[in-house]
Amino acid sequence: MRVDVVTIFPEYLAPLDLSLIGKARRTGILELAVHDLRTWTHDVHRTVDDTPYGGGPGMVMRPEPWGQCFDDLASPSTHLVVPTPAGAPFTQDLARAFSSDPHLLFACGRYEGIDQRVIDHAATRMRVSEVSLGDYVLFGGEVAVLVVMEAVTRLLPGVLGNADSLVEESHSAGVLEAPMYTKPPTWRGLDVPEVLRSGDHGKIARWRREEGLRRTAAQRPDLLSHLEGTGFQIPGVDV
Ligand code: 6GU
Repeated sequence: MRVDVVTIFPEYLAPLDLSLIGKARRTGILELAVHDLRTWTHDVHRTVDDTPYGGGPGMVMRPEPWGQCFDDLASPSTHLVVPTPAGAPFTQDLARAFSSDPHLLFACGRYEGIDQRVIDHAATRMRVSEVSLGDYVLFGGEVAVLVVMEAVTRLLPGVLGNADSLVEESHSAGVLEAPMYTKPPTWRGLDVPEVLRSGDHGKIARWRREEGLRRTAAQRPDLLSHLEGTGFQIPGVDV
């Protein structure tokens, strides 16, 4: 997969050299480049922003550098991803969809965002998704790119050693994972649940399913709303 990231703070993307994303780049599974938007400016001050039409606080990113940048980096098979708090929620389903795109192009906005004509014009020549990490406001899209790339890269074939670790995780089934334990069996007076040491794999699977549901009901009741009125029971939990 090919990925281009465009930002006015290329150093912010330095973590993409590390750990498993860095390894995916070195092995050629992921071909990733980070670009400075100011490469596509022509004035002496390398200006990327200006005051908003209609008034209001802050600055808006001017369209010209972005337009020339996309002319250079994009093709009709590009998927342009624009991180913005005004986007659709980024989910595991989106991560899965992105992971089969041949080319992702991330446009990191700063300030109050990018002139909307950049997105509207791009949408006439390529696929465009505006995505949000959640209901809070960041300074810019750079951290969102780190998040999205981590979620996407671990879905690329050959990145995770054990394919099983992909199937049973939090969110792929709409239910959170059960808590996990390792040695020692007793630590600071706290025991690992007996069932996990029983060797009864059927019983362990049932316990994990139930703990996952209990956790989901406690932390993310919204994920269980489809069970409302179905009579589905979680032992010890009122849905
Ligand atoms: Cl993707 N970008 C910015 N700037 N703020 C956000 C966000 C993205 N998601 C939540 N807040």
